[in-house]
Amino acid sequence: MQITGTDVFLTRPGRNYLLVKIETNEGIVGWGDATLNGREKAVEAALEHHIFPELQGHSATRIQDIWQMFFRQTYWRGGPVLNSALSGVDMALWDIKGKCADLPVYELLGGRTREYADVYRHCGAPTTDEIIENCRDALARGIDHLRVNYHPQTDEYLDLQRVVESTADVRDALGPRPELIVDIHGRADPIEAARVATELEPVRLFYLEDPVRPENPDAFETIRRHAAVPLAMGELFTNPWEMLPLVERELVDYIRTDLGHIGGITPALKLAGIGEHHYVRTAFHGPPDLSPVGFAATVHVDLSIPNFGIQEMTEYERIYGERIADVFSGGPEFIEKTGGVDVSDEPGLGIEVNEDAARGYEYERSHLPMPRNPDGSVQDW
Ligand code: CS2
Ligand code: MG
Repeated sequence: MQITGTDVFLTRPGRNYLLVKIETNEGIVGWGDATLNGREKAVEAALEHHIFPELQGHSATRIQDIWQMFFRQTYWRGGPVLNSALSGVDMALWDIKGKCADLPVYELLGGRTREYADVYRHCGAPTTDEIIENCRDALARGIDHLRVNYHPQTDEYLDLQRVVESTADVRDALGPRPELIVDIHGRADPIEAARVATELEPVRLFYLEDPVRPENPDAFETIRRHAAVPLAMGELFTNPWEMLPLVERELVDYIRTDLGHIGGITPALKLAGIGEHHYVRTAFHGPPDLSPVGFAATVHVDLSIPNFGIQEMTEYERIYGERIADVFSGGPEFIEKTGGVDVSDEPGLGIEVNEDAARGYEYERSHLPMPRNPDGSVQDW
């Protein structure tokens, strides 16, 4: 089965998504997600000018080979632009393989290890009272893993002391049962992160996410030396090898890479396998800027691996309304009584894209917040 057609759709049904479409000479079509938040045009150009022309005529069933070709053989490796582009291609090829076999992708990955994938919901807000209220809503819907970020307005400086106090207040209000997650988005220095983690020990977090910036894995040793708090890291890694030192040195407890940035399903499975040997579980990234196609790919992996930990869930239609349903049909569903997501048994990724609707929602340039410290210097968001 040969790749005969490739296309890219930059659409904005509420926010920007970059979707990859691959067609074959047997009429089977696959979809993938190559969205890179705020840098969508760069990935679109990489696909159109470099990757698509080189993909034409290749066998659509040779996913591993195509992955190696675009990761290694083009010489330049990783990076957010090239690896997001590769993610879109990889997911589309798994979608095609599933449709060709008439099986959902999770069956091709070894079959189910669970009936659903437990999710956590964002309950963060600018005040602790609002966070508690959001948590109570989520609990009423069966979700017992809650991200309780205290955050002021999005581009303000994050007060880490307030984060600690707010999280302790949330735990007091909700009692010992719900699992709580805090993401500080790389805004602490190593020793600050160690202090935050130590002060959060009595709260018994499910995990502390992105305590420090992604460049230097040694920083995690400082945190580990001080606190018995589970750590999650990886959403900023774009080359799967970046995750290795953290897993192999057992410096983190959750692999949080994004299937839309590390190269798709193929490297996610390998990373999960490495994690399994170190008793490290997965918590794959599932933010609003991963498209519903990327989310579907992620849930297929969650359902098939033994060391799945938790899945971040975006409820696209609740945030962006009917525009989402205009463009995407199928895809994972949240099941209230379980507090988890599941996919249908449709072949492939089980999600389809309405091309006319996608074309109707035009791209608008946007980017992530760019906060500054009180003295005017650059701060991570
Ligand atoms: C966040 C993301 O979901 C998360 O954990 O860290 O929302 C992140 O800020 C965005 O995906 C950036 O594009
Ligand atoms: Mg995060």
